[in-house]
Amino acid sequence: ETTQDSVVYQSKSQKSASAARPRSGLQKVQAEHKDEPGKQYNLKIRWRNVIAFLYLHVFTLYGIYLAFTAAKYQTNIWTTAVLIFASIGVTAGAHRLWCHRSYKAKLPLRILLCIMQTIAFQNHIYEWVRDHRVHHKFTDTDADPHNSKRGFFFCHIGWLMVRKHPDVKIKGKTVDMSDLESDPVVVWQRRTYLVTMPLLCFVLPALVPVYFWNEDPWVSWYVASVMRYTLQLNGTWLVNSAAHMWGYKPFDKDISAVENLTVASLGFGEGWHNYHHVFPWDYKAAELGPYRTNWTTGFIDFFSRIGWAYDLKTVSTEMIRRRAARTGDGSRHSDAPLEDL
Ligand code: ST9
Ligand code: ZN
Ligand code: ZN
Repeated sequence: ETTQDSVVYQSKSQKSASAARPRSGLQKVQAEHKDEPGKQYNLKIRWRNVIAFLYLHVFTLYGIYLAFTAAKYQTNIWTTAVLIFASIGVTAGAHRLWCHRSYKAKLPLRILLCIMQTIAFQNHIYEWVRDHRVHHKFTDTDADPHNSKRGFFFCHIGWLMVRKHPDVKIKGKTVDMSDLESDPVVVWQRRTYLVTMPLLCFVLPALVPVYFWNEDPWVSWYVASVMRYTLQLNGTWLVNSAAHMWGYKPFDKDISAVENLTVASLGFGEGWHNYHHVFPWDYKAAELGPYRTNWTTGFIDFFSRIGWAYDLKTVSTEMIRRRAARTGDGSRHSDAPLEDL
């Protein structure tokens, strides 16, 4: 809001030798518009977030220590379960259902996914989806909230510690959000988020071990709340950072998104990111199904079997093959039919 909590960043090297090659991602962004007064971009740090993320990461190290040395085994099982539950709320809920509309879900499943996504505290569904749709529409430009051209730190966590680039807000307005505005589950979550989120993400996960198996309250807090939350954030953020940097590009070699097995394994099947950027409407968010790290696909398949999920959209093997042949880097594992893999 004011200049008090903001820092205008301009490095020495940029002032003295603006013609010199910009080194950091930020310097590149700034150099692009340095002669257009209306479009110059100053980095404004949001210190509240910096402090919160510092706290979370420092005490996550302590939480990991406690998980190995002091926590009861029930607490570790509980922590893992909450982590999985919350993550699927993000992957199957915010991402594949609400953002990409890759399948439809009946009301009970939408309520369940909304609760799961609230535990994950990655902003309410509406805000999460708006940022992610903008990411897909304007990937790797100033309008991308986590523009990976600005380097690993920025697209991993840094973007959550600074004011957004004006282009995110201006161009972001071109993204249609009316479908979410007419989903009562999403509207209700947005309205009640400041109460439901702290309860579901921090209070309840820490209370359960204390109440049910007499866990030490501080152990419970650091392991089941702080550590669980921070690990899950980092797993998610790897999709924005690592999966835009290191891996193969079998479907489109001209975009930054890659196929990354490590990210897919940590991210419940969300690391097949080259495929996902090319075919964002596929409910699998990958060419292959649940047996290649894609637990999220397994979850949606299960609910499709009991009728709560329906109209699952996917892409034909023939279309994938043709696209890979036309724009891929040649690394698609095989052109054999899926059954043979
Ligand atoms: C978090 C999100 O971590 C992570 C998302 C990751 C996505 C990954 C996707 C990959 C697939 C899924 C993989 C899952 C794997 C899971 C495995 C797990 C093991 N368009 O934002 P504000 C406008 S969150 C259009 O305040 P500032 C709008 O008018 C972590 N317009 O901007 C808005 O007003 P309103 C926890 C937009 O002031 C206004 O601008 N959360 C857009 O620059 C102001 O918006 C935090 O840490 C847009 N895209 O502040 C909170 N954006 O909302 C962090 C904005 O009223 N956030 N507008 O309509 C903040 O504090 C701030 O947003 C800020 C920027 C400081 C970063
Ligand atoms: Zn996506
Ligand atoms: Zn991406």
